[in-house]
Formats: sequence, structure tokens, C-alpha cells
Amino acid sequence: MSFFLKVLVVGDVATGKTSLVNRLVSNVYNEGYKATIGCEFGFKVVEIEGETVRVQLWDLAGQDRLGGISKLYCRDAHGALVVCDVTKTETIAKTTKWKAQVSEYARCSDGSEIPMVLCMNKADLLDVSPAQERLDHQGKEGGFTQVFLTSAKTALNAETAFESLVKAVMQKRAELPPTVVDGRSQNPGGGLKLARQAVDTKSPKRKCC
Ligand SMILES: Nc1nc2c(ncn2[C@@H]2O[C@H](COP(=O)(O)OP(=O)(O)O)[C@@H](O)[C@H]2O)c(=O)[nH]1
Ligand SMILES: [Mg+2]
Repeated sequence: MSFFLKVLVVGDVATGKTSLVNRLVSNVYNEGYKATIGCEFGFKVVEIEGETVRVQLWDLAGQDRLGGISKLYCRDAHGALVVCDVTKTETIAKTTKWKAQVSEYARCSDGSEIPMVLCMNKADLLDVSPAQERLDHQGKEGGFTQVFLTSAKTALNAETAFESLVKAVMQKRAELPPTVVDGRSQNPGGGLKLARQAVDTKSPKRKCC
């Protein structure tokens, strides 16, 4: 049995979201800055505890410039990588805002937040890395599942952060009861499907943003 997950990649402009997706999906890094225009998707397959998990990564489609995200983008998301530039404090401060925006449109069937992992990116630019305890504290305060110093440039922790998110989503799936609508399970085997989508029959069909 394999699982399909939708993972959002959110955060301020130029924090390295597209670079992280490229690192995860193709294991490449491009130095040049090219703003993401339109929808960009990455696809990555991972084995987690013997299960094949197919993950669609949804890069922000220029919505980082507008400072907000759409309901359609968040729809049915199972988890998110929230990215900041570790050398720019204003982008770190904004991570809680991005997390709150995701939570507005994407929640688990029990109403809890979907797992979100904080990627403090561009760690290769730091002379001295903050202690893990400080990172853990920051993550706890912000309500993140976990926090990692990452670098799309050197690949530091990119896979680790991604896999920890997928693991957290799979764990949540196992813990939550299935969503039942009209006596039919919307998600046999676990509560990953979002309650809001399960009961929202009037929504337009999913389309590219
Ligand atoms: N030093 C360093 N630069 C990075 C890293 N990730 C991205 N960048 C650079 O930061 C700029 C913005 O990256 P991009 O992925 O387009 O950011 P996005 O707007 O969040 O998608 C580009 O010039 C990248 O080359 C990183 O881990 N380390
Ligand atoms: Mg981008």
C-alpha cells in the first residue's frame, strides 16, 4: 500500500523554498535567483518504516510576494515545510504568521493543526550555528513539529527535515480516527483527510492556481 501526501512549502520570498524543493526532488542547487511564477510542484517518493510515501511538494506560486496564501493552495494539505532565512530575523519572525495562515485552511480531521516543520535555511552562511536547545525552544514556542537548520546549497538537513515531516504526518494518520461522512469513511485507515474538505461538497474541483 502506498500513500499520497500533499506538502506545502511556505515562507517569505527569497528564503530558499524553491531551492529546497529542487534539492529534495532533483538533488541540485542553482545559485541564480529566479522568482517562482505560477504553480510549481515537486514530486518525491520516500520509504518510511516500510511504507512507500509519494509526496507532492507545493511550492508557493508567487503568493510569498503577496504575503498571503489561498484556500485552494492549502486544500487537502497534510503537512508543511515553513522556510525562513536564518540570517534574516524578519523572515524568522514571520514563520508563525505563515503557520497560522496554513492552519486557517488546512487542519486534521480532529481540528488539530497539520504537522509543520520549520526549516531555518541558508545555514551555510552562519559562522556559528545556534545550539540545538535554542532551536528546540524556538520550535516549541512557535508550535512547530520540529526545527532544523537547513541549507539547500550544501544539502544540510534537507532530507532530514523532509523525512521528519513525512514521519509526523504518517504518525498523525495512524492516531486519528477516519472521517465518516454519510456513513462512509472518507479516508479508510486513518484521519489524514481534512474534515473541512470531507464535508464541503460545494467546493469547485481542484485546479491549478
Ligand atoms: N547561501 C544559500 N543561499 C541559498 C540557499 N537557498 C537558497 N539560496 C539562494 O537564495 C535565493 C532565493 O532562493 P529561492 O529558492 O528562489 O527562494 P524562494 O523565493 O523562497 O523560492 C537564490 O539566490 C538562492 O540561490 C541556501 O541554503 N544557502
Ligand atoms: Mg520560489
